[in-house]
Amino acid sequence: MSANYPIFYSFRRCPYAMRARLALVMAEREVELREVVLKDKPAELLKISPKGTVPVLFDTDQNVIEESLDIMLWAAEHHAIWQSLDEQQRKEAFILIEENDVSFKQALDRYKYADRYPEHSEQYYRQQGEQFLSKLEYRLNQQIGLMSDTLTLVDFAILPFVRQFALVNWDWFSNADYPRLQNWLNGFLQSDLFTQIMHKYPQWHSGDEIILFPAAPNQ
Ligand SMILES: N[C@@H](CCC(=O)N[C@@H](CS)C(=O)NCC(=O)O)C(=O)O
Repeated sequence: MSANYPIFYSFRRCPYAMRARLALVMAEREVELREVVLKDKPAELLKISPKGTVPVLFDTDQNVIEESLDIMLWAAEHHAIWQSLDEQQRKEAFILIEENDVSFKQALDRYKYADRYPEHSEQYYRQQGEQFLSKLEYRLNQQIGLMSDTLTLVDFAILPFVRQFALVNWDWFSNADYPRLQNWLNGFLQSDLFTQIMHKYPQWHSGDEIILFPAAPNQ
């Protein structure tokens, strides 16, 4: 039997899954959400995507999309958060997201779990991450979002990771010299959009009733 809705395997706190949920909400793409527990991944997920990461999207043509950025583009390629960017901005977008996903993510993991990486101090790893934060601050000094005066897919791809970085030591972050970045992050954390994507869903089990995401406003 073919699915009526694309199936979306998600994990609430995962920044990659968060960015995918942000694109789904912004572009109003409805999917069947299946909340995964990473230590207990469902066989249905591993069957379509043996690499075993979330998020994964299984569309109604049975295509498997197993990279969060590809899910964002699947959801939002015809929506203004992506459509409003011209070719040059899209090139820049991919470069910035790549920097987020590679060097900033590496610094974030080491900063967050500094005791597991004793070669350097927590402060050292934080400074590594700050190279990216400074770049973002510079961009936000020119405009409201990272690419333009509205938030685009690029902001949504990066916000969950900056949130994680800030949460490692909120006192440090909120007192650091990144006023635009603090505004940008706080605006996001206080938004209905954030509340919506952080809604708690129970672990999915085969046979459960379908949960649609984004949920209808009265649900
Ligand atoms: N490049 C992947 C990375 C996804 C990823 O690493 N997700 C983490 C959770 S945040 C995961 O599923 N890890 C597998 C595990 O911990 O078992 C993407 O962009 O979707």
